[in-house]
Amino acid sequence: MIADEDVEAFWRDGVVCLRDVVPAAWLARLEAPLEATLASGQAADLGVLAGPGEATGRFAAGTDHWRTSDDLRAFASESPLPGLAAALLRSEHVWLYEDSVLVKEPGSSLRTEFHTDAAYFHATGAAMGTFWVPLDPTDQANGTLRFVTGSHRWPKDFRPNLFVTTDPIPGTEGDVVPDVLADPDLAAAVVSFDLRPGDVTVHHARTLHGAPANTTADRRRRALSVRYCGDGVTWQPRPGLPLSEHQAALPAGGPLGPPACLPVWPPTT
Ligand SMILES: O=C(O)CCC(=O)C(=O)O
Repeated sequence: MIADEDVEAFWRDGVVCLRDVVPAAWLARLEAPLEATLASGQAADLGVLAGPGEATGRFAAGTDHWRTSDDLRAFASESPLPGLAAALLRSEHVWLYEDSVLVKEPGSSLRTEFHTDAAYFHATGAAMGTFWVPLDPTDQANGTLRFVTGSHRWPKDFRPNLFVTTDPIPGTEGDVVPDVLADPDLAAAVVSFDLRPGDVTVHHARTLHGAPANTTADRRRRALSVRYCGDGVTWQPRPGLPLSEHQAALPAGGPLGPPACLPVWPPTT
């Protein structure tokens, strides 16, 4: 199902690109629920975080759509992704941590600032990774992700920022994310992938990553991120970050499980 070299690349580089792994029928099933998250406001414009008059265009994002959409829950739990996650995370058991709709519309000036997903997770452990699943062809012009290779191995716990600004989230802890593109050594370690629908990138939760603005006039950048945890990950509420109701039920230091995290591997049917 997945080549050993891909698993090795994920652990070595902190990111791997898998080509043509999401069947067209699954991609088609994502379209309507993704638009529904935009229409309902579940995925909301992040422009407000940039400050009045700072941003042009829309970049809408939301989380935990699997809790309300049968199609998005099915995608996260029954598509090829859980099996791929088990292989990449070298785990016998995999839990869905969260999913996230991320739509950068044409002309959106908002960059996704460099961050690690681990900084936002109420979970700790090595086996954590994010699948980024584009529904449109993506490249640097419309905001494909970019990654600092090897950064998942740095002995640093980064502070979460406001995603479209470098301002840290008040009350949180950790190292300040460096200005990646201004540092020639870090900039040289940045990679990105031109993707077509069906391709995904998978990055480790500790890998620094971000995305440029969508500078195109007419190419949407619709994507769904699906974030998984594997063996050895435990629940660890993070200071300064909100806990939603379904997350508050899990005790600190304990194993992952419902209602916060959905078990998705091994498959139950
Ligand atoms: O889609 C984006 O611009 C950012 C996505 C991201 O950072 C993630 O899913 O981890």
